[in-house]
Amino acid sequence: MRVLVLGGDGYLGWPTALHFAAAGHEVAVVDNYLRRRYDDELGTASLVPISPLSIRIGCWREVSGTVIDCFIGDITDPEFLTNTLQWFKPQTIIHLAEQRSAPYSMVDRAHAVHTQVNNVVGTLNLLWAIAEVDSTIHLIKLGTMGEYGTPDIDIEEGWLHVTHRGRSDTLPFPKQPGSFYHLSKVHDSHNIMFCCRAWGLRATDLNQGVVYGCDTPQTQQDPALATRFDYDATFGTVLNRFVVQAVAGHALTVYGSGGQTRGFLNILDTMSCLELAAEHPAEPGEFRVFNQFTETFSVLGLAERVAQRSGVAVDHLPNPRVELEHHHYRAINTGLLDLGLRPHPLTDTVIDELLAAADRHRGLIDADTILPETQWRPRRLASPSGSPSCAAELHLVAGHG
Ligand code: NAD
Ligand code: USQ
Repeated sequence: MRVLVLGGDGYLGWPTALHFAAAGHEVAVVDNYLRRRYDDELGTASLVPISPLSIRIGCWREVSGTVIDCFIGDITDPEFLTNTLQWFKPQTIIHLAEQRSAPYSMVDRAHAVHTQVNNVVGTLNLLWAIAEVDSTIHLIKLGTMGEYGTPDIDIEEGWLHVTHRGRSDTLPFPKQPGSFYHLSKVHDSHNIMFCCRAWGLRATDLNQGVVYGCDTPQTQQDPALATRFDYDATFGTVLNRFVVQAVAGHALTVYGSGGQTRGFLNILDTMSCLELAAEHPAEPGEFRVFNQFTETFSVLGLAERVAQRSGVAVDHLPNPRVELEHHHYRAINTGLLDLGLRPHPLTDTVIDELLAAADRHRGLIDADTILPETQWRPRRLASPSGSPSCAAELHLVAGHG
């Protein structure tokens, strides 16, 4: 297969490119280094040192003898994206190129606008490029379990069979996302579903849960092949954060009571799910949805597991987010299991391995980036003291080329 990985310099995108290359596919990556520029903006860094993309690709060529093609550009630029598709001629596109932090999307108006423009426009450009260049391309799009929110009923896999006033239909499961980031994924899903229906495109929307871990068989072959591992309050996800906090001797930062329950999966299972989706493509015109997680945990339950393995304390911070802390959570995830997924559960051994991986870089932990600063509710503005002026826009410096 010719596989194009959008967001191929990111946490999941880089190991995905390696995974498909190792399986013998022809792989190209697209990225504009936006994630590296967020680090510059926030004063944060991956705990595991990461090499520039060109070094990563060169290292892979040396260890494997195979070439990963690379296209540097912004998928919100339609000309760049269309040219890339015409040049590489992918059969499968795995789209991971989005701003993916919920806290980042809630910083202020400019960050909310940036997130939705980057994500929704990028995906919309991609849909047009696929339709105009080759409508048989299978689009595999990373969505999120957070599209559904936490309804008081079981979460189905994409669709809900409804009987209303004596008539029945199968409709998209209702969405109640909890941040402007999660909302951007809902908007993407609607745009993709429409293009499957209207233009006959084929797409798989993967509503992924929270991912943990950073090692795959390929990233472990050389330090230059490592992928990023974020633990700061903006881009670190909860379990990755907890293991780094434990290594730093920092009390674990449970927001509120910790009853928030989510779907989780090991990064190894992300790789398997993407491979299964690619090997079993959606039919032309089909908008297929899988819920991509393997286990559910409450935040407090995870903290207690990490505390038990590490001896660190658990703290309850005032919750910076607006979210339910006690709620029903049961989500269906049989689609990928039916395709053959064999999950890696979160055993104590896995927690110990995560702790050991973080411990190898303990000297690089910046404790100042651990506590959350972004609040979900905007601050009220002070009364204007002068005449109206232009509000600041988000300017991310170019670089990392
Ligand atoms: P990441 O930020 O590490 O990687 C995303 C990559 O896309 C970055 O390298 C970034 O530079 C690139 N990118 C962003 N916008 C771009 C644009 N306009 N043009 C070109 N490149 C662009 O994120 P990740 O953790 O690897 O997540 C990948 C995808 O998976 C995202 O869509 C995310 O929403 C989804 N997801 C992630 C998780 C998780 O726990 N990490 C869970 C569920 C879903
Ligand atoms: N949380 C804490 N303490 C922390 C960090 C988080 O209690 O130190 C809580 C949050 O309040 C939330 C839960 O843990 O209830 C999950 O937070 P998270 O930051 O790990 O995950 P989230 O913001 O939902 O976003 C992450 C990824 C995103 C992906 C999503 C999958 O950043 O890209 O879409 O997980 S899901 O959660 O299923 O929507």
